This record gives sequence, C-alpha cells and structure tokens, in this order.
Amino acid sequence: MTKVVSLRRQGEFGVITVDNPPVNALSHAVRQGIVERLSEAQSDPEIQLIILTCSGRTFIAGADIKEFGKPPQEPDLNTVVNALQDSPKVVVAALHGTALGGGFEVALGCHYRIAAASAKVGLPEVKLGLLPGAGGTQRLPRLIGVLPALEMMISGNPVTAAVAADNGAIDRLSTGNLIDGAIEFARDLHSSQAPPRKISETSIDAEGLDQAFYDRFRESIAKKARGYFAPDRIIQAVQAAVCLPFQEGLARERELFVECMESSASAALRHLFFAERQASKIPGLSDDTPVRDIDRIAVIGAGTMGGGIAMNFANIGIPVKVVELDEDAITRGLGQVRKNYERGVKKGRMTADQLEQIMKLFVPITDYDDLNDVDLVIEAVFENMDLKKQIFGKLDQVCKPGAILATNTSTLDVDEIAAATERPEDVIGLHFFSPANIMRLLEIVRGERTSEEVLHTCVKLARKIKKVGVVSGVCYGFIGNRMLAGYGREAGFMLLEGASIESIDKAIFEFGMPMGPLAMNDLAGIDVGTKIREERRAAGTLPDDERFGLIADKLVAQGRCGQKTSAGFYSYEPGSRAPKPDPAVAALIAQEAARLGIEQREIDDEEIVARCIYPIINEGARILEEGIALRASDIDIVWINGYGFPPYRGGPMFYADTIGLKKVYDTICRYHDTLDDRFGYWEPASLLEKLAKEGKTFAECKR
Ligand code: 3H9
Repeated sequence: MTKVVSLRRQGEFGVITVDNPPVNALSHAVRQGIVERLSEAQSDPEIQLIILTCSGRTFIAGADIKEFGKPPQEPDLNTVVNALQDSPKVVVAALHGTALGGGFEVALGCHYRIAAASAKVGLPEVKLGLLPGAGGTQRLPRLIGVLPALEMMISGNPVTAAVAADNGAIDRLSTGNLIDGAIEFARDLHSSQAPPRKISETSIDAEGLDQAFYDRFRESIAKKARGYFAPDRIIQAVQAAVCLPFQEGLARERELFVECMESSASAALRHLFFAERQASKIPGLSDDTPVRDIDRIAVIGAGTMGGGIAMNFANIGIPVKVVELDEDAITRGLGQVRKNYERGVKKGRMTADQLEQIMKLFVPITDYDDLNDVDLVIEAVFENMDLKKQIFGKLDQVCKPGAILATNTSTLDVDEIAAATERPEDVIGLHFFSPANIMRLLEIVRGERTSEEVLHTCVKLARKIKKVGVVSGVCYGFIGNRMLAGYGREAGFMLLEGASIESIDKAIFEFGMPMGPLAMNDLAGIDVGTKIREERRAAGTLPDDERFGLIADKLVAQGRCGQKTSAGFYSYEPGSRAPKPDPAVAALIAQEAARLGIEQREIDDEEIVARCIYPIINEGARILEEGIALRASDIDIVWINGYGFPPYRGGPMFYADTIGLKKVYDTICRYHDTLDDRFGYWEPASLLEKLAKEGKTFAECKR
C-alpha cells in the first residue's frame, strides 16, 4: 500500500511527498504523515536537507474541509507547520498547481520556497468564512508586508508564482522539472550553508501602521465585506501580527479562527463550496456517459443576450457563428460585443491586440444553411413560442445529426419547443442570465426527452465556459424565475398595505441583497414586468387579482419605466443612478390603496424580509417536491449566482434550514390566515409542512 506521505532519499536530500488525491488536502493522515516523515528525515544522518513536495495535480490545496466540524485529531495543522519551521535541517517547499490555504501555510512554515512557473499561491479561507488559521495571518505579513498580505487574505484570490516571486513569498521559480529545480535549489542552499530561515523570527516594520491605516483599509473593503464575518477578523489577526510577539499573535489568530469557524456565515459559505461541486453530479450520469465534442457553436440572435452568450465561447477560443436576419442587426450586435471587450481593455484585462484577435472568432451569418457544421446552436431570440418553434423546425432541417439544439428561453416550455423537431433528444434549455458574459449561473433545462449524452455534454460545457451549471426540469420560469414571482409580488402588496418604497428596499438591502426589489425594478426596467403580466393576463395564467403588479403597471402607464426614463419607483436626475424618493409615487400608492379599500399600516423590517423571502422558500420547497430541482443545494446555487442572494446566508434553502423550517412554516400559515389570501399565495408547500412537522431540514431531503 502506498503511503499518503512518503520519504525517499535522493543523494544527500530527503524528498517528502504528499499523495492524497484529488487535491492533497491536509487530512489527519497527511498531517500525521508529514510529522512522521519529517522526523525520519531528521534522524537520517545521510540526509542533509529536506524537500517537501506533492504528487498529482497540485501542491496541498488546504486543510481538509470535510473534516471541519468533526472532533479534532492530533496533530493539528499548527503542530505540522511548527515542526517544519523548527526543523534543524533546512526544509524547502516545492510548489506546483495551487498551494492554497493550509497548503500555503505549510509552505510558509518551510524555510524556503520554490515554485513551478505555472503555480499559484493564495489564502482563500475568507471565501469559506474563515481566516488562515495555521499561522498565515502571522507569517505572510512578515514575509511580504502588511498591505499586500491583507489584500491577498481579504480577496482570497491566489496570485501567480511570478507575482509571489516578486513580492518575496516565493524564493525561486522553476521553469523545468520541479523536483530537479528543487534539488538544484537545495544544493545551492547547502553549498552556501544557508541556515533554516524562520519567518516567525522576522520583525514587521510598524511604521505607518497606525489606527488610521486600519480604518482606511476597513473603509476600502466595506462595500464588498458587507454582512461578512471573516474580513474584519482577518484585519484583527494582522493587527496582532504587527503588535504582538509571534507566539501571542499565533494565539490571537487561533481565537479569531475559532470565532470564524463558529459563525453562521462560515457554515453558509462552506455549504456553498460543496453545493457548487455537488451541482454537477447528476444521478444517472457517470464518467462513462458519453460527451459530444463541442468545437463549433452558433448563437441565434445578436441582441444583448445572444451577444453575451457568444462571448462566453469566444473567451475560451471557440469560434461562434452569430445568426441574425440581416447584416445591420449583426453589425449592431457585434458592435455591442466589441464595446464590452473595449471595457475590458480599458480596465487592463486584455490588450487591444487580444481584442482584435477575439473579435475574429465571431462569424456573422444570415443564412441558416451555414449552420450545417455546428456542434451546438443556442437560440436567443425574444420570448415567443411560435417564433421559437419556427426556428427549431428550421434548425432540425439544416443542422447535422448529433448537433445539440439549445434554447435560451427563460420561461417557455422546452418540451413544446423540442416537439417542433424530429430529434427532441438533442434539444435542451441553456438559460443564461443577463449580462450573459458576466453572470456565473447557467440553468441547464432537461426536457422530458433530452438524452443523457446531451445533458452530460452541457453539464461539462458549463464548467468549460466558467459557469456554474444547475440542472432544472421543465416548468414555467424553471428554478430561479419561478421562485422570484412571490418576491416581487409581496413587495408590491406591502406598498399597498402601507410600507414605503424606501423601507422595503432598505430592509431587503440590510438582509443582504445587492439592492431592494423596487430599486432593482427601476434598474431592470419596470416595463419588462408589465409586458410579461400583459401576456400572462391574455393567456389567462395570472390570478385575477387587481393588486398584482398594480403600482408597477400604473407607473409604466405614466411613462415611469425606471432608471432609463429617469423615473420609476424613485426619481433620478438625468444621467444619475442615485434614487430619490418621489412624493408623487407615494401619493399614487396611497390613492390606489384607498380605491381598493386596503387599510394602510406600519410594516416592520422583520415582516418585510419574511414577506419577500419566505415565498421564495415556499416555492423552492414545491420545486424540490416536484423534482424540478435535484436537491435543495442546487436551488441555493441558483439564487446565489443568478439573483444576488447573500452568500453568507447560504442561499434560500440553507437560510430556511438555519432559521428552522418550523418557524418558516408557522409564519407562512400565519400569513395565510391573516393576510388577504384569497388567491392562496401563502398556501404552504406540502414538503415544507411535512419537514417542519418532522423537525427535519431541506438538506436532509434526499431524492
Ligand atoms: C484552510 O486551509 C484552513 C487553514 O487555514 C487553517 C486550518 C486550521 N478539502 O474544486 P474541484 C475536493 S481552509 C477537502 O472540483 P478544481 C472537492 O470537494 C481551505 N476537499 O477541482 C472536489 O471533490 P469531489 C483552504 C477538497 O481542479 C475535489 O476536491 N483551501 C478541498 O476545479 C476537486 O475539487 C481552499 O479553500 C479541500 N480543501 O479546483 C481551497 N479542496 O470531486 C479549496 C477541494 O468529491 N479548493 N476539494 O467533488 C479549491 O479552491 C479548488 O478545489 C482547487 C481545485 C483550486 C484546489
């Protein structure tokens, strides 16, 4: 049996290798293995110098997150890092892949670091609601300076080996074979009699690091860190590194780490880490399920959505045919695509030359016959079933056998669209979110007859284009938009019941959404919702409830469509995005409430949040029950990546589990009884009722 951590002698060097696939996480066996092999290397008189490296695709990618919350087992990670640091024989860490979190902290415990040029190093703990808890907050500022260390720890983003070599985190870059490079480095260190260099013994120059420095830093991250727990604790730990002797700083780091670990934010973020990885695991699909090659793509429609979708593929070097009815429409669409990339050039994300190269990947097409060689075509025209059916009928005629035919519909029945073809098994929904080149979410809508091969290909493709794909069944609005309905509805109802526009937006913003529902409506354009309601009213799919979208529709009738008309729920100075309360809108609401005989009252923040968020949870329960979503965590991933649900609350279903399903259920029942609920909006989902009565959680609800 191969050991998780092994030691071999190569000349006068001892090479300790960690082999714990997939990412060499610091499980108990790895921690113990490192300590034991280190001790063996130290007592071997033949070994002069020690190299710590990893096999597989990466150096250690961190503590083993799966062990969090379980009873701790000795040795803990600090013991491992200290053992490396206290080794009388020089220890060199040889890094490749991603040396992250505890993995990078292990490297910082070593006396010197060499990295493959392709390696990255980082302390991403903040993304799990934690801080680097194995000395990272104490050693990194000593090694590279307080500000760069803070920036790395607060963003959680890794830096390239070149950047790390530049700031001093890495001592040498290796361009060839890493182990050969590490041996050569070790040889150089040995011949120059380099001593074991302990970062803990380096002092920090505290010049300029007064309270004002930390206040400024806090201020600079305030917007991004809103609602999160760990960022402030990271700053406190770094302050300790500056002010306290190393050992005391380490003790302070531990206290703060434990606080983070026990925070609800960390529980939520750790849930999301696994939820995101779980989303791509689809029952029935395995590594043996075939995947089709996707080398040539076409997008139908060069509007904002079509252009944004096409960019995802061009960004990874796949050519995209962009289909429109005429040249003018394509020129306009591709002009917008170019503008998007130009913004990237301005921000230094790409060069002007790269922009020109990438634009060459967009191939304008006006003739459907030119689609005969594509592997995947994504239709992104406006929401009209007849038009979509017509398009899919044509695609069926011209596309080669085996081509995947996808629709970007956000509401329409994918099965009905598929029925317009002779190959429904090749038809699937790929629902991108706007702006499609930026938003991470992709709902992969599996039709009744979509083949496993097509589904598997799309799940893999999502990852390739750096999206998080979530599989949804077919229903109106799929997972996300279907759940959204109650959120906007209740905001509108509460206006009529007496809550002010500002109080609703403030309560929801404080809950953690990027903005309140009414400000959001102004941003997106109120007329979009009005148009959908008109269509649904005509189709008879909207409840016959005069309150539904009432204020929004009245505003649109007055030409107040939101920011684009400088007036909506709020007023805006021309060209400004700063919302100003408008007494005329307040008067309109009061007038409509009086007309409908609705008595106005004060509504507190707690009710505002419950009225907006609980309908999301209730609909989520139905979606789970109907099998539209495979699991509650998939719903969380949809809401985090597509709708701005605060990650530190873990998504609506995790949030519901956190506050307790009984409380959610009881509140929904209370609203059902006390609010005017003629239309059954507050009818509790039967799954929610069942779980609440059994004292269970959504997380326990396995299909
Ligand atoms: C920490 O270190 C705390 C310390 O400061 C203090 C402690 C006292 N543990 O993402 P992938 C699994 S906190 C356990 O699909 P990629 C993952 O679940 C940690 N498992 O691959 C998946 O499993 P499955 C700080 C882990 O190539 C499989 O590996 N470190 C861990 O796209 C493949 O993962 C981090 O936060 C882990 N630490 O990306 C790094 N990491 O196949 C977190 C991964 O069963 N990890 N797994 O679904 C990452 O960012 C990415 O996984 C990585 C690889 C970039 C490494």
